[in-house]
Amino acid sequence: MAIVYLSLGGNMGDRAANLAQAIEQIEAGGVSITRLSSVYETEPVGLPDQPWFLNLVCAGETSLAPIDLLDMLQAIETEMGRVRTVRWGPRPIDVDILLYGDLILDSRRLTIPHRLMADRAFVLVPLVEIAADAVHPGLKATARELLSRIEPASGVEYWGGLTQRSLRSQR
Ligand code: A4P
Ligand code: MG
Repeated sequence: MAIVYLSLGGNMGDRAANLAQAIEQIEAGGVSITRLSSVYETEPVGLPDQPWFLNLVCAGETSLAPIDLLDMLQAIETEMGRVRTVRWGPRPIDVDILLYGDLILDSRRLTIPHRLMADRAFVLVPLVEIAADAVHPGLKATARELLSRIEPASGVEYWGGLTQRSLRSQR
């Protein structure tokens, strides 16, 4: 079993329902979710002229190998209507693997830890909420330390929680 941290985000359609549906499908796909952060409304990074995102981070346990985890997550993205057009562009749901235990991997399809996680408040704020002491094995720094190194987290606003009800309604 590996402990994994995943980042979820989306800025099209019913953003909260899409997060809830993705969480349900990630569990069904073989990740037992142990912690779920609050939801944050976040200013788009990379490509500014698009709607604000809802983002969250979850922790889970899985016996899936990293590439099998990626395949499972990408199948969920596709099933939920993700069409890859512009890089960093609008999408109903995007799921990224942040950390996979203390694994460091750089292959054609997969870079772990996620290569931009240390720069992004929309990742680090929810990650610190659920796992401030999680360690980035490459940078040898905790999530809390990484967050303290970036600009004050403007453009990341507390939005609320995914309620049990919004999760169950997806079943
Ligand atoms: N890939 C490599 N490593 C990973 C990993 N650790 N997890 C590869 C997931 N995928 C990984 O991603 C492109 C390729 O990255 C995948 O095919 C996979 O093999 P993608 O999801 O197809 O394309 P993308 O998401 O448009 O590009 P990219 O570079 O992954 O963008 P990001 O980093 O996902 O950023 N602003 C806010 N506020 N909130 C957001 O959630 N998200 C993005 C997308 C931009 N701006 C945002 C947000
Ligand atoms: Mg992505």
